[in-house]
Amino acid sequence: MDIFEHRKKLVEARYEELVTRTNKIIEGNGVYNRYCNPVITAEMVPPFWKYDYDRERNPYFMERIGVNATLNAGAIKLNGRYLLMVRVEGNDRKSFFAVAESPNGVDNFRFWDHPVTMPEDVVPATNIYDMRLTAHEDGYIYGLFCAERHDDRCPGDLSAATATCGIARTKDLVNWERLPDLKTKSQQRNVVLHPEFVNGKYALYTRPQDGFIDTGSGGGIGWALVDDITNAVVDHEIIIDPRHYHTIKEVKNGEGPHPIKTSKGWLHLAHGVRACASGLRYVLYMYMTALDEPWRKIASPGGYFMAPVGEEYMGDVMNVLFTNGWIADEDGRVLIYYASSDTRLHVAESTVDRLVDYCLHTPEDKLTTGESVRTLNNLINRNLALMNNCGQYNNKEEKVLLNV
Ligand code: M1P
Repeated sequence: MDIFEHRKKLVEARYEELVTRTNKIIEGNGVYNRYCNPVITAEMVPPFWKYDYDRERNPYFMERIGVNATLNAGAIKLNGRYLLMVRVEGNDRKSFFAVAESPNGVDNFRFWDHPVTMPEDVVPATNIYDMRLTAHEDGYIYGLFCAERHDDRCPGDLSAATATCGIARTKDLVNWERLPDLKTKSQQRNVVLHPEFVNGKYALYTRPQDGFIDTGSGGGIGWALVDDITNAVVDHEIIIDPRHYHTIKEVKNGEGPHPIKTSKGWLHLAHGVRACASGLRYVLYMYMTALDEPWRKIASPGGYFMAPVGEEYMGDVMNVLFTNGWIADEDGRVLIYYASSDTRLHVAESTVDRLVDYCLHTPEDKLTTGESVRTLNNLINRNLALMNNCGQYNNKEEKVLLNV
C-alpha cells in the first residue's frame, strides 16, 4: 500500500473510532453528572475538512488545514435532533461555526458536511465566536455571537480589538439572514436573546464592558429591551446579576445559554471569572429569575455550579469552563454543554427538577468567612441532631467543648 492510501486509512479509522464511541455517565454530586468523554474534540472534525483527498496534489496525505480546538457551542433540539453550533477554531486562530448532530445528545456527534457561511455585517468582522441559539416565539431561530474587529482607533496596537454582538436568524441552521449588529454604548460579549417577548419587546441579557477583555465599569450581567430586532438598539440597560468582591464572579461574568422556563421561574446558567496567581479562573454558576419578570433575581446559589476537574484544567487557556448551550429535553432531562480550557467540548446531565432544587436550596454566598462558617454550622448541627436520633456516631467531646 502506498503512503497516501496507508495514511488515509489510518486517519479515517481514528476518526470513525472517535465519532462512534459510546459515552458513559459518571455519578456526580446529585446535582449533575458529567460524561466520561468529551463530546467533540478537534480530532472529531471530518478528515475531508483537513486533508486534500486528491492523490496527485497530496501524495503524502498531509493535513492541509488544521483545526486547533472545538469549544463554546450553542445548542438546540430541532425536530428531534440534538444539534450543536460549535465554535471551531482553526490553526490560524480564526473561529467559525459548524453544526454537529447526535442521535442522543451525549455521543456519536458528527459535523454536517459544511461549516456555516455567515453573511457579514456592513463592516466585516475578523473573528466570530460563541453563538447562543434561541428559538424565539416570533418563529425564527436566532444566533447571537461575538463579532471581533481590530480597534482602528489604536492603529499602532495590534492587540486592540472591539467586541460587538452579531445577530443573525435562520429557520434551518443552514441559511442565515444577517441582521445589523447590536448598537450599544459599550462593547458587548455574551449577549443572549430571551426566548419570549417581554412587554411586547425583544429582551436581551447583555454584558457591558469597557474594553475587549476588561469589563471595567461594566457591573455584571445586564438586561435590555429592544423594539426592533432587525435594527437592534439598546437605549437603557440595567444590571440584574452584579459582580461582587471576593466571589467567583469578582472580575467578570456572562450569561450562558438562554434561560430555561420552569414552573418556579427561569433557570439561568452563567460563567463567573476571578483572578488568581495563575491568571483568570472561569467557573459556571446558576441563578433563577421570576417567571413574570425575567430580570428579577429570586434565587442565587452561592459559589460555583461547575469548575474544571482533571484534564479540563488543561488546554489553550488554562483553568476555564465556559458554557453557551444547553438542551431541556421533553422528559425533563437537561444536557449542559460546556467547554474546558478553550479546547474541547463536554456534556453534563441533570434535570429541570434537580436544577431548580439546587437553585432554591443551596445557601447564598453571604460574602464573608464568618457568614460561611455560620451557614456550615447550621447544616452540621441539623445533621448531627438527625444522626444522634438515629444512634449514629457523634463526637461527644467536641460537642461539650463547642456547647452545641
Ligand atoms: O478564554 C475564556 C473565555 O473568554 C471570553 O469570555 P469573557 O468575555 O467572559 O471573558 C470569551 O472569549 C470566551 O470565548 C472564552 O472562552
